Amino acid sequence: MRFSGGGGAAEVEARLGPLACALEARAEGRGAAPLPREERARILFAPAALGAPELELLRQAEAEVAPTSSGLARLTLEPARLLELAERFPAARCLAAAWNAATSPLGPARVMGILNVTPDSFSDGGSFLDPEQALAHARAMLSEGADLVDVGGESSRPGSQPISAALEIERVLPVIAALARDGRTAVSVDTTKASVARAALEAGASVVNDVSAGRNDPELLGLVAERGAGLILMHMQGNPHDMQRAPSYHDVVREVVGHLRARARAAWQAGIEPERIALDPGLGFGKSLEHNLALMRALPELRSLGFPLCLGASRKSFLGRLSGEELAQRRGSESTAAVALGAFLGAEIHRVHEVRAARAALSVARALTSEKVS
Ligand code: PMM
Repeated sequence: MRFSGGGGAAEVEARLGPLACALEARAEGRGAAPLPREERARILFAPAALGAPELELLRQAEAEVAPTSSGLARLTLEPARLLELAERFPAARCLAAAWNAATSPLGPARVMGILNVTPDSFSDGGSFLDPEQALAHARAMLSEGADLVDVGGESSRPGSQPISAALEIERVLPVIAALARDGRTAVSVDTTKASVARAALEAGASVVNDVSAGRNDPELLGLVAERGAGLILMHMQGNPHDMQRAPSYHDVVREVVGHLRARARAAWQAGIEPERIALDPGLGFGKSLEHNLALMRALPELRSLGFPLCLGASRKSFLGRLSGEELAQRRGSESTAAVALGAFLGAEIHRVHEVRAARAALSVARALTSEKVS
């Protein structure tokens, strides 16, 4: 679906905000897990917010509209028809937005377990190069409550060198395909290359986590749009090879907010539905300790861009700088503190090595913010 004229999330909200409130639209049956996209969309809404011409357009699209005991109406129709209607009138855009949000693999408060199938990632490099070991680790993270497993085949540690797409595919594909065969596991692929993303999506991944925010490969955004996948757009200054040499900003928060807004707009203009986009400030990617802390403090400001925020503080060296722990694998407590505080400040997708601890931290953050975390 494309919103005519493009724009940013704030513009969508400005245009749809009061209407969205009046419609009270939400997908029926939405729980912690995303709803399957293939099924007919079932959306509850306040019928008084729709006029006769709009109801007529829904009927022409072979939608069923039926009353429910709660006073809301239930709209049932083919998702493709709903997306067509969204092009035609604002209320249908609100209804489509509710459905997109409910089927998005980037729903609220998700724990994303990290699986680096690389020899050289900074904290788990070399541990999961063997597909059997990688798979066992992914399944362990799922049994601890991971909502998503983020599979990466190319290290982005400071100083790392790029590898070929063929090698990256060779590393990630067996694991993604085996997880897809397991059933309803949501998998994201951590890549900046469209060819790797394509292979991963064909093998069953549903999210692309791009640390270059679509800048490394001009085909990536279009591919994600075409496949209806979720997309994480991350901020990085420089590239992994040189990013930590001398990170420098005039105003780190303004620059990161501006960059992420521009990348979200590019994704949207490529045809990716806003509900399928998440943003990430990219902790440790061309950032000093002070930059990372400033960005964590500014999470509420980043959240105001209107997209879910993903945060990847897990085991990173800035946490070690704070606590004095030099060994990445022993930065579990620091990482858990970052999850709790990140959630408190508005992050919804937590990219972590230790899933059980992250879930526990989120249950505390949930109690304090009374936001739904499952
Ligand atoms: N960090 C790493 C790799 N991919 N993706 C997102 N969205 N956010 C991050 O912070 C991020 C990432 C590097 O960490 P790793 O070596 O532990 O995977």
